[in-house]
Amino acid sequence: MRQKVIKKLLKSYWRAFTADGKAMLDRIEHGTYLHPKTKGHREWNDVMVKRLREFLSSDYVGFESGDVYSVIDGTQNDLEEGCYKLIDGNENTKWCTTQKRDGIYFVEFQRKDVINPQGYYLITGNDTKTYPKRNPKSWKILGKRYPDDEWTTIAEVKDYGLPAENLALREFKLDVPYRSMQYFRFEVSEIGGGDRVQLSELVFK
Ligand SMILES: [Ca+2]
Repeated sequence: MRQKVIKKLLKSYWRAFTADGKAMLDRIEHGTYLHPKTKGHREWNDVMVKRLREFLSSDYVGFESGDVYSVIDGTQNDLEEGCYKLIDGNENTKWCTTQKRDGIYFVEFQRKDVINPQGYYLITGNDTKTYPKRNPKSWKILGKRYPDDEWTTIAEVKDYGLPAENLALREFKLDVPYRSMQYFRFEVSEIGGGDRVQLSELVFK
């Protein structure tokens, strides 16, 4: 059963290398794991190894994906209000979490196609009127075209007051528009207060 779940995990996290998944898992588990030579493959490997270790050692639940976006990494408490809910195209679902890594709440994701985003909008949570402090206050969006590329900060907002209203939409321009990009990372470094961030949607335009 465990092997079956791990295989499923391998498949979802490393589609291009599915055939090698079992062999690699054997190497990982037997401590003879070798890093692939290219940087892109190493990054994929590192992500997958990390996921496997988390999965093997905790109640790790993985990430959801959809037709347009796949979540690569991020902070979440559970799938019900997990990372994917930020980009699932549905304002009635939200990313809502107390989990941070290195002091940052974040969602890292890949689009199915390449886009040239010029701006984006954010939609607040369904109960932001009751919990306005969960709004992000300072955030960044990073983008890149290929997995091997360095991240480029395409938007940075500091000390912004998103409305204390349910499902409120605010539009923003990107600092670096018109770039072909497929990978994105949304990072929240500061919220209104407390320990929980929430947003219903991040949408590029
Ligand atoms: Ca949503």
